[in-house]
Amino acid sequence: MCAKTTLGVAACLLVCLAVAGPAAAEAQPAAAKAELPARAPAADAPEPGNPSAGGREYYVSTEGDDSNPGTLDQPFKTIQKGVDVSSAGDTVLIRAGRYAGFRVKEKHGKPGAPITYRNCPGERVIVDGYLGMYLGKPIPEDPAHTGYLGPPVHIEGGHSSYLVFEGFEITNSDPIIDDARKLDLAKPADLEIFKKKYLRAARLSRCGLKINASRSGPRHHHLVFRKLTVYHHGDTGFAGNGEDIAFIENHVYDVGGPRSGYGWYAGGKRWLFRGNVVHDCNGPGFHLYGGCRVEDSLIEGNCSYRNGGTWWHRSSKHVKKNSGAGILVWGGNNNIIRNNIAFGNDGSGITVKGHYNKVVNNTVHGNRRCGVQVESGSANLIINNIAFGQPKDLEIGKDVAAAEKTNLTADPGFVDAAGEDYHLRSGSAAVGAGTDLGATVPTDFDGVARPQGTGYDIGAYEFRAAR
Ligand SMILES: [Ca+2]
Repeated sequence: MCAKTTLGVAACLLVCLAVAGPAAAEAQPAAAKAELPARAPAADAPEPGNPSAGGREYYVSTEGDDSNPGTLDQPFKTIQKGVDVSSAGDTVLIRAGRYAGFRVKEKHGKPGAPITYRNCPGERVIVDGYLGMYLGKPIPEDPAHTGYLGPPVHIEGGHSSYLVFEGFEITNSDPIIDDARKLDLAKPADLEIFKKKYLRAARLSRCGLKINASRSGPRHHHLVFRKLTVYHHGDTGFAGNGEDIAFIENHVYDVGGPRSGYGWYAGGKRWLFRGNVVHDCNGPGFHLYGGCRVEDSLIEGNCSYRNGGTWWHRSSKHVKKNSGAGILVWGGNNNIIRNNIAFGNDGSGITVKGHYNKVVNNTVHGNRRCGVQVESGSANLIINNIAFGQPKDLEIGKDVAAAEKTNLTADPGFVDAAGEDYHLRSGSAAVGAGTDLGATVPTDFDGVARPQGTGYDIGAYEFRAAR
């Protein structure tokens, strides 16, 4: 299934950091060129975790002291201190341990010299909302506490730029929610406790990482979030907006409270979502929203499953059950959505609302409401998708009917659908049956070049005889 992203602790080696980089640069329209205006997405996001030569290294350790110089032998104690002293080209390396959250305000790296905040390679770093917010305030023991604590990682307005966040975990934005998870809401006694002690407080729950919107002035830009593991938040995993922002190989799960709980709730121009895995969120895995639109962005190679409905209070009828899509582009133009896998979500696999979006070579299966859906808009391309096993596999408005071709809604013959392996079997009707989309979809979910064999395949995977 979605085994591409390393789950659990992200053990990042410095050698693996040359990936990613320019976001949607390769997302040039090709076969679709004649049908669509060629507005080339281009995001020159900084190379993640690639400290520029000459940049300083700072260290943070739970056994350090913020009055130290921040060296390996004399490290800082808080991530906040590392953030505060860092400037363009620097790397802040965090030793293993559990840390309070931190905030970033008006921090700027430079092109080719980002500021990087990351775990020491191979070391497990947990940014834990349970330890209090960035000001180090302790969480009151009273579970009904509703004071503002803020998201564990908070990138505040005005704006910041050329920053990399990598290789750590962000959890427990909301200790109230975390405590409530221990209850079995199927038991009347536990449900009573939940209603009395937690329900009101849970409505005030918080995101894991928030990029605050700037209402005026420059927006955040050139931020990279890579190999972060984000879990157990009462509200959304990642929320925010900006421009030229990249999310690469993150893992988001068990997110959501009564009010919200998306994996991502985000929008802006030239975003990259690549190789992320998101599951068991209350709302959609990806909700790329209409408020500030998502445009000229690339959403590729992600796996979004079992979202919608609720994670810790599934059994409670007292909490409204949201429906969640795997990937929801709820207002946005000129995005490419390719090589994604979405299954078992409560809503659709992929829903698009907007214009000039390309939904190509995705595999969606067993989503509860529909497979691939175009809510509204014009000139969207829906090509080479496998949409199989939903009540309605393709739900496409009349205005885009002409741009729909070579999608497969019959059983494609997955290798092991029950085991969530959506590779194609030999003899699958998807093999060789796709449209040649050229540089719009140069590789598959596994990174294998397209086409293999005699022609272009439908779905997120190219069939290879010898795997
Ligand atoms: Ca092929």
